[in-house]
Amino acid sequence: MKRILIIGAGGQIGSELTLHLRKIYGDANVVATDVRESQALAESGPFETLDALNPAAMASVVERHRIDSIFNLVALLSAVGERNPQLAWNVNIGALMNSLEVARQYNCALFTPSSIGAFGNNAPKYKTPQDTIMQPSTIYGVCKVTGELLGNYYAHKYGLDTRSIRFPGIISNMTLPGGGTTDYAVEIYYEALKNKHYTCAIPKDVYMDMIYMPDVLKACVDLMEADPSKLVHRNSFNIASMSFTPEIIAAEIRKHIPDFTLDYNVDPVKEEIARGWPDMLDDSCAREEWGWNPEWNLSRMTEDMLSVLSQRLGVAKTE
Ligand code: AKB
Repeated sequence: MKRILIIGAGGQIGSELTLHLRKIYGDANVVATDVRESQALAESGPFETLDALNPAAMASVVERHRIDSIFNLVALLSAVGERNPQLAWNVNIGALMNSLEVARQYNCALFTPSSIGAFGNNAPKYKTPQDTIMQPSTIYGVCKVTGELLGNYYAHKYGLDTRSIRFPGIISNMTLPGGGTTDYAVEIYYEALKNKHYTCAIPKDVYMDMIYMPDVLKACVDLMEADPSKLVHRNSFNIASMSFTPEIIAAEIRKHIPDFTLDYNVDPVKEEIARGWPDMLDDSCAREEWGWNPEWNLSRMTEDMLSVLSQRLGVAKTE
């Protein structure tokens, strides 16, 4: 049975991944940590406050709980990172370096998310290959490429079991994102239900890859359970499940809320970031090497998002 540590468990992926892993591996075997207290995570299993920038504190949690697998989920996202690049570097790379070093000292497997943001303007936009030029223009992307290289370096130099996925924009009916360029694709559902109107910061014609949270959770478990002898790549795998523009997601929402309207107040920082990212990744290596096969598409996700959120918000889906 695995003994798992989640660092940054209170964030967008962590708050759902912790509960998912506890269901699979047992509540007591998944230790959640975050710099902030979390009553929700403490209710179903072990929880400790942990500053991921403190390597001694991280090592102490790993030793006390006899951890063998670490999920490092600490990151400032793309749009917020551009407001304070020095802080984004210190937090994103600081937490990663500490995780790599602690994983090396205690011989743990390590999962770290990468992102579509690891690519820049000069990578092919459509069906962006697994292995291609990576020259991002955001500090978030620079951190992600650095993280991928460090993961491969520790695997090669020390034999560490490091694995990673380049996540698209994540859409969840439970947790809100914070500070990303793809956040609009979550906000639009809330605003459609509450106000039947949304003002979008991303231009109408920009395609970006997106993924529904249940597929994110499945991907994390499937990659970490994959037979290492089948992995040609490690850090990091392209995955894809849906790609759309603001106009396309709005049209899908209108199938359920016909009077939903959309207008634009484009944020120049987010526009530049979004236009520099791929339209759609080629995920054939993930499919071949560890059986990646997404279960959700835009129409099924929209139906599910609107049905779960309408109940939670206490508003009807249709007029
Ligand atoms: C962001 O928009 O910064 C993230 C990402 C795609 O990595 N959601």
